[in-house]
Amino acid sequence: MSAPLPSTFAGIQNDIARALEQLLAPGGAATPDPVLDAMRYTLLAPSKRVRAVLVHLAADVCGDSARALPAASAVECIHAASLMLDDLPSMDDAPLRRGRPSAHVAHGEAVAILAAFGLLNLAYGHLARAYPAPLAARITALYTDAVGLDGLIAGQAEDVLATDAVIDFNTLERIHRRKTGVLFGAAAQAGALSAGANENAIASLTSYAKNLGLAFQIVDDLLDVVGTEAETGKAVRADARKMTFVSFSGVDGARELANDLCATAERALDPFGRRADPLRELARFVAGRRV
Ligand code: GRG
Repeated sequence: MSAPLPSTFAGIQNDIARALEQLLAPGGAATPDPVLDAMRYTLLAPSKRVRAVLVHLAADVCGDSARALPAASAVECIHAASLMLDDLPSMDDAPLRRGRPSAHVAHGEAVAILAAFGLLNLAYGHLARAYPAPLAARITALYTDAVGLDGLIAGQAEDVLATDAVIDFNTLERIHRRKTGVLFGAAAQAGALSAGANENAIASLTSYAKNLGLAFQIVDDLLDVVGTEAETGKAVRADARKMTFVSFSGVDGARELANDLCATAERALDPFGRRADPLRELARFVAGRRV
C-alpha cells in the first residue's frame, strides 16, 4: 500500500512495494519472529516511497532503469530504519508513524531497535547480492556515507542535542541537509550509477536531489505547524522544543524557501532537457505537498 504521490509515480511505487514485500517475506518459520514482524510493520506501512522513486527516476533519466530496483529497495530499508530510531523515546519520542503507532509503541523499544538494525543489515546485504561487485561496493559506500558521520547520524546527533537550545540558521541548515538532504543525494547518485551514467549526469542529479531533500525537510517542518495528523500520518505540533525553518522564517517564509530550493533543484536538470520532466514533477510535488 502506498501514500499519495502524483499518479505518474504509481507504477514505480507499486514495483517498490512488491520488491520490499519479497525482501521481507515471512519465510514460513514455525514460530513468529518478533524482529521480522517489527521490520515488516514499519517498512511495509503506507509510505510515499519518495527516495525509492528518486532512485528510479534518476536511473531513468540516464537512460536505463532496469537495474534501479535493488538500490531503490535498499534506500527505503535505510529510511525506515532511520524513522524507527528517530521515533524512540530517547530521540523524538513520537507516538505515531505512517498513520499507526510507532514501532517501539507497537513492538517495544528493544525489538524496535533490533528491527532498525535488521533493516540496515538487510539493505547492505541486498546491495551486495543484487549487483556485480564494483557497483555493489560503490552504491553501498554511497549509502553508508549518507548514513554516517557526515549524514543522518551526524544530523540527528546535532538535532537531538539542539533540543531546547538556540541555534543559528546555518546550523539548522546543516542539520537538515545531513538528516534529509544527504540521503536524497545518495538515492539519486545510486540510481544514476545503476544506469552507468557519466560523471556530469551524476553531478547534476546529486545537486538536484540535495536541494530537493532540503526542501522536503523544510516542508516537513511546515507540515508540523500547518498540517494534520490525518494527512501526515504522524503527530503534529511536535517540534515545539526545536528551532525549525518555520521558527526562523515563519510559515510563508519557509514555504518560499522550499519553493526556491525546488526551483534550484529543477535548474540542475537543464542538461537533461524534457527527459527530466518526471523529476521536475517530483520537485513540484515536494514544494506543495501536504503528506
Ligand atoms: C542509523 C539509519 C540510521 C539513522 C540514525 C535516527 C537518525 C540517525 C536519523 C533520523 C533521520 C530522519 C528520520 C530524518 C527525517 C526525514 C524525514 C523528513 C522523514 C519523513 O519522510 P517521509 O515523509 O516519510 O518520506 P514516509 O513515511 O512517506 O516514508
